[in-house]
Amino acid sequence: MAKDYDPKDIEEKWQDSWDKSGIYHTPDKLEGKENEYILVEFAYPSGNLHVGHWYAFAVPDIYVRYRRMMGKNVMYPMGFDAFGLPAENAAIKNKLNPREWTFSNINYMRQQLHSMGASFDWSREVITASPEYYKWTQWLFLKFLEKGLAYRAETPANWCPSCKTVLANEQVVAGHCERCRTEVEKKNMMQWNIKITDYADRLINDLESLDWPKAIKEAQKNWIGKSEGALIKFDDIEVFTTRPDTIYGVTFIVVAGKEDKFTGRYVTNPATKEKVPVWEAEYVMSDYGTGAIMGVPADDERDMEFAKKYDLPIIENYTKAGFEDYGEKVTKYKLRDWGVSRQRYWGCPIPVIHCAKCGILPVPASELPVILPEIDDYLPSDDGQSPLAKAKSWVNVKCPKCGEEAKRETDTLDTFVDSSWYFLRYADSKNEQEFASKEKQRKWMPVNFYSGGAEHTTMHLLYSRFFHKALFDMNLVNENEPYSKRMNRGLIMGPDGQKMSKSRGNVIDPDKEVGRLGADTVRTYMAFIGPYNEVGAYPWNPDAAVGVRRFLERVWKLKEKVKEGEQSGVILDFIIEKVSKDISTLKMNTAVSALMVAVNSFNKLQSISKESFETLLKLLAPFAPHITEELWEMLGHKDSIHVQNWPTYDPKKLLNDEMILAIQVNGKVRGNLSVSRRQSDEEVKRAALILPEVQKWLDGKEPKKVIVVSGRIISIVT
Ligand code: ANZ
Ligand code: ZN
Repeated sequence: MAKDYDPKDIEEKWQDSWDKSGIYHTPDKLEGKENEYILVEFAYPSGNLHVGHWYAFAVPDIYVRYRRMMGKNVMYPMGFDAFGLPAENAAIKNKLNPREWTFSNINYMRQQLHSMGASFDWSREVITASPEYYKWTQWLFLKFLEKGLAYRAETPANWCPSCKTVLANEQVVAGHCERCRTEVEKKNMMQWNIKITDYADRLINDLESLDWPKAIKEAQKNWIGKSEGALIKFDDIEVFTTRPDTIYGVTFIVVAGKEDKFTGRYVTNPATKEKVPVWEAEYVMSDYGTGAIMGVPADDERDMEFAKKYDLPIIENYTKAGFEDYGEKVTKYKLRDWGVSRQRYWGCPIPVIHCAKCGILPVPASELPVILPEIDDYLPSDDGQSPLAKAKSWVNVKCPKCGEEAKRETDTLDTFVDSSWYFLRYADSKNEQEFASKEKQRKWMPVNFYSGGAEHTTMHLLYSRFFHKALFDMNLVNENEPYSKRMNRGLIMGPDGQKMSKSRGNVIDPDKEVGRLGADTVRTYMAFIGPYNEVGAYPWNPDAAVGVRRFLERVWKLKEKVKEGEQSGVILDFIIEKVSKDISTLKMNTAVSALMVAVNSFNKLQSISKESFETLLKLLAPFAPHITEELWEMLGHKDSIHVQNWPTYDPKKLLNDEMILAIQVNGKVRGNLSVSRRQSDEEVKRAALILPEVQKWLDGKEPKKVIVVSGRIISIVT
């Protein structure tokens, strides 16, 4: 009697074995194979992997493994976005050193990532907080400075009084700090800015060439917010309008203000020569357009609301003017320059020196990196000074030009600068002479496929596109755009369908799930939970996860049925085609369903051929890399299943084979299922019952009745 399936016996064993043999190490060139770069957003070292990390890294690993078996030389790197406020806040709270905190978290998380059985190439790891990395962040910053793309200016900054630091516009959510939710104040401060606005048009126009979801492109366009309009002067008040043709309908002027009030002034409408009152109001933003508008209540909703509220005149019918009759054509953008100064310790030091005589000077390239010094007191001061200002022996230096007493810049860089180029470093992570050689870049860039979170649509994705374009103009990279294809993944929710949170007690701990069910089950269940490239929210269903474990147990048992040379009655061509198509379009869920159907069909047979079983294992290998490797070895193979070629199918056998069945639960259509015409009603029913959409309606109960109606509909009654 063969041993029962126990992931504990095999998963660690294979993880260590893969490490030793180095099968996931990706050379820059592999004879006869095309390079492919599959990227996932690197991890923030918060100290513990949660289900979200698993979902972010383990599901793309399925795609990566599939592409490898399809004959590509795939780079799938991992690293850590290791600077930033949480490290520092945790350090302040628990009296720890942010560096030690961060690096011990990284060590722990590496182990956890290991338990995923993912095929990361760790030899390319990057850690943004290591001097080998931030040396190049500093070097790149100085390039921006040299080109006039980085500048220092007194700018109204978003100041979080709780984090005691400046935030970028993108980090302010409805007037509150994205991190700590404190209300953000406006404060005029000397800030380092990067001129992303110079690239606004290209950032919009070049979206067209990208294979990105429409929703992400739209979000970026809206964020950049390009408007063609006109500037019109009402005496000394200049307004920005996108509808200069409505000038005859103007009944008031509004300038940005803190409360709604009449200023007592009147100005002249250049079209009618009539006087209109000037108001102040909150609905006009001070930092958009000219900070002043012409009020056209008949055509603008907010102006109408305002006119009604304060009893201002409304002109319903008026003559339309020509676009440039009374003003000058202009283009305005919502996008602002990117404020990159942070008055915090745990970040990349901005490598410049302030000299009273010579001004702002770059630290000479030969002196990079400017090492972040060790300090004792990480608390920022209330006056907005970085804690680094207290490190006197570090701050005080000689001016590189005149040799007089000078001071280092004490602000550090926004971590979004660190993450704007990490994908380039993966291509050449050990290079000590360059941030990444052009030769190595040519091997890997642009990224073929980039998977990440929807929260990065207007921050990281916009910043890094801009960064790359600027580097392209400096002839430091070969491509105009960094990522050919992008997708945003969905979210895993708690079993109650709510966002996982400690206070709700609905948090799923992946380590525990791996302990209970094994990594292969957790990976396969995550694939099964829903299509990966749709921004859905999928509840974690512990019973469905157990269902996936049973499925793997059935695969394990199938081995006993394998007979050399015996022919199976199950035709796998359809399954091969289905699984291939589904993985390549990231519909991992239906790929798993198809595999479940195949296993059920095999189960009913007395014996199966070794060849069919091997095909099944190869199809399952990307999802469940450990169990398939173990079974593969049991079949007598010496080399890994993960270096085998993906099974091929005979397209002739597929003709008209697929059909789509609608699934009804208690009379309502709840989903559909694509099946082979060759499948029996029993197989079709079983496949329907394990779909997550159906499981949701069954709620753990056995259905009262399941019928396949005239080969078109599966009807389930609960
Ligand atoms: C007159 C008018 C008539 C307008 C009409 C619109 C419709 P976007 O597309 O977002 O650029 N506006 C201009 N500056 C503003 C500010 N600082 N705060 C709030 N609103 C401002 O919108 C431009 C329009 O928004 C401008 O055109 C102006 O109102 C308003 F039937 O001028 B319009
Ligand atoms: Zn000087």
